Amino acid sequence: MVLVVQPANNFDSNLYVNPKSKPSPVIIPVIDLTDSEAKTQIVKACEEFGFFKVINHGVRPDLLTLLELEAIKFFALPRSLKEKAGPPDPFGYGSKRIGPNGDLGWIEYILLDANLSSESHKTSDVFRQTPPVFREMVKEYMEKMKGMSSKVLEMVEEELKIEPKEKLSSLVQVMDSDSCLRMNHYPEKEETPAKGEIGFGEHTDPQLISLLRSNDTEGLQICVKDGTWVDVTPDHSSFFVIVGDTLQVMTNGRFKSVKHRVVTATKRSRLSMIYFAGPPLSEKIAPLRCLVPKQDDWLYNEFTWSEYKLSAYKTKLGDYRLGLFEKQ
Ligand code: GA4
Repeated sequence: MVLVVQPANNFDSNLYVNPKSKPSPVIIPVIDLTDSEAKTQIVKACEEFGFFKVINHGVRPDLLTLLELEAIKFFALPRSLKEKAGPPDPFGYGSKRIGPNGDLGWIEYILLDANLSSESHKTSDVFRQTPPVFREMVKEYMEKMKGMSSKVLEMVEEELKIEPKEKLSSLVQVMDSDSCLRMNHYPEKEETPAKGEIGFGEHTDPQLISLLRSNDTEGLQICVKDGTWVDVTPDHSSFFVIVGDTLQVMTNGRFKSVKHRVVTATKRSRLSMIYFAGPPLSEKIAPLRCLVPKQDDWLYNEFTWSEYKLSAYKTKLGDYRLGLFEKQ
């Protein structure tokens, strides 16, 4: 059964399909970044879903179109050329294998260090296969994503009255912030895929926040509070913001790092770009004192981002990574 819900005000309708119960609508918040109410809506969305859609984001549409075109050209290169930029370590070109621990998906991708000045070998190898304009666009795109991620976090700071001495938005702005960009290509299929076939398995993002943009091919799903998977209607002109594990810790669990995945729902290819905004490697991560003054109330032990990352790379995609850092 298909249930259609009219979008109300700044909300988008999505179909909530639960095989065990009757379908009911799930509303994914749509936030206009230029709206005076945006910061209140962002906090609400981070608490309820750990996920929301952003419109009026200020990124010029031609940058999105042109970068997408260049990415398509990269993925259209002969496999032997693409493989010169792989395997990912974690940066570079990868196909089917995700991470070092046996996860597989119907996907090929490039993972790039946001710090292009300290380019890894594999990052340079990606750009060796492509015209210089690709590198220039990636650079501009990453700058824009850095700007958007810090703007969203600044709004969170304002709404939650996070004091300037407690760092949040600055963590993703500084030179040594450990952010990266992933371009995912889910190749087209010859036949209609079996329902629910996995493109990218379920997981949470380890960083603070992620900004996802895709072409108009469906496939992205998020897991809502009752454990149901919800289709996210694609929208190539908007961004989707995903709360990561680090922001969950810093808000002491008030914001949820949302489980998400990509299923191959159609024959058409899907292209997505995700910017993962992370803190500097040496940054100490713990619940913010202005939100949770008494350390006894902290749900997590303090760790550095480097420790968390190291531990994440020992896990499989679907593992619950925060478990090791929870207070007993
Ligand atoms: C999930 C979010 C990002 O895509 C990513 C992924 C990373 C990778 O593909 O190299 C990881 C995964 C992600 C978490 C657990 C480890 C590491 C694959 C994997 C099995 C780039 C990231 O930062 O963490």
